Amino acid sequence: MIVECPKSNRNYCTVLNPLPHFGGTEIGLFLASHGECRKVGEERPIVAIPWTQRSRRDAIIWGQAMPETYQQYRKRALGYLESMGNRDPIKIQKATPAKLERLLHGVPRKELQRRPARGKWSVLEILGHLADAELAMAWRLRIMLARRGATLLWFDQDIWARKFRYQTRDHRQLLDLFRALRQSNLALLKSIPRREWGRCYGIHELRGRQSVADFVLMEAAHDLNHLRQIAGILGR
Ligand code: NI
Repeated sequence: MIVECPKSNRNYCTVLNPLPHFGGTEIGLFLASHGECRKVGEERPIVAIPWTQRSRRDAIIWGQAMPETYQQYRKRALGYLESMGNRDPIKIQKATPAKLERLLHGVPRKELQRRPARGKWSVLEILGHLADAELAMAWRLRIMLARRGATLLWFDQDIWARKFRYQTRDHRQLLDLFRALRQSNLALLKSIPRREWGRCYGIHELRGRQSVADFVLMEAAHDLNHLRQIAGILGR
């Protein structure tokens, strides 16, 4: 888990145990999302790992920008919503499948599989991730609406993308899955009065208390974030 130190404003990686294969001192450079330091424990500053110790696939973030904390990501993603005049997040969510459709129209498969940099997702992987986020949303919405205050599990998006091999998947299938899940989630939300959205909440493992309204807002911001990312990769 990446956290920002309130005093130094530096990002730290929190870990449960030092990783024996790296001698335990350089683990700060591992991203929590790669599954190496997912539990909150001691904190260590992020430091460089010598080239000779660089071995575990793309688990090491080398020479890339420091990963964001959730709070930093949230601020950035909400900024995209602001730049659209804070439009209704439901309207934004409704529009996303068609926007993706337009963005991907006529793009060759090779380009969909191209990773723009080491350790960065391809368009296919982003599509798989968008479907995952929607799948998680389907479950979390039901949990929050039916049992207030229930625990919401965190999932490791990078491990999912790698383990479930989104890079090898068909983009149409992923897009269809995303669209179907999105439509189903929006239909579910429509059946619940909006005043309930703020009252129903869950306790997210890493982010703490989050209401249905929070999730609806952040899912829209998440859409905008990844639409920009895809447009950037495809140069559109
Ligand atoms: Ni995402």
